[in-house]
Amino acid sequence: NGHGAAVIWFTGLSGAGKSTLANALEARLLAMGAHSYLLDGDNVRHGLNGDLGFSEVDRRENIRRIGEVSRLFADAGLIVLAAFISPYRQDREAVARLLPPGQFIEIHLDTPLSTCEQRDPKGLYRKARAGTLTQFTGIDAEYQAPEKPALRLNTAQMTVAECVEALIALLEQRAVL
Ligand code: GGZ
Repeated sequence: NGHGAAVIWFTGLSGAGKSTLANALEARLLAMGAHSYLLDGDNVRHGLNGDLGFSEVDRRENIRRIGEVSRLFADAGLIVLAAFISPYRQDREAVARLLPPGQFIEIHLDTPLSTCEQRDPKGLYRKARAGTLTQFTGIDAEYQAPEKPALRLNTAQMTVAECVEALIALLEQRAVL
């Protein structure tokens, strides 16, 4: 349908805006007639990856499986929007290697931890600070920021609409749209 396959990979802390932005981009792509599919915790962590938790081993397996699913959808010609913390650089790089050159487009949601913590939509940061939730990314589990993402977006400084425009421009530049 007049567009190329790609995997738009959103990485960043909980509360950084990955799902919000991926959903907004999905709506915009739909309006343009581009075929996309959004993968996020809501449709993956309950089903396919319902057996996985948040240890390092489980997160790595989470991302590995999501990478394989993304590869299948991209192979079907879709624009995949994947929104996961995906804290380990090595795992994101492994996903990129599964795909044809240029199809993996890494977007770093580079919103400061302080902003994510203020948003705290599910109260998880509060629980992590209180010690009732452990291995929480940014608090007592690490996040490895991408060194050379295709785009870095700070949702503390940009609106969702501005971020979507930046993403559309990037996809046009990369000949996805
Ligand atoms: C981080 C956690 C944790 C821990 C539950 N650490 O903001 P949310 O709630 O809706 O999104 C977060 C989601 C992270 O799942 P991912 O599959 O994206 O993580 S990873 O890529 O690291 O495998 C958060 C919730 O799950 N959550 N416990 N300990 N986020």
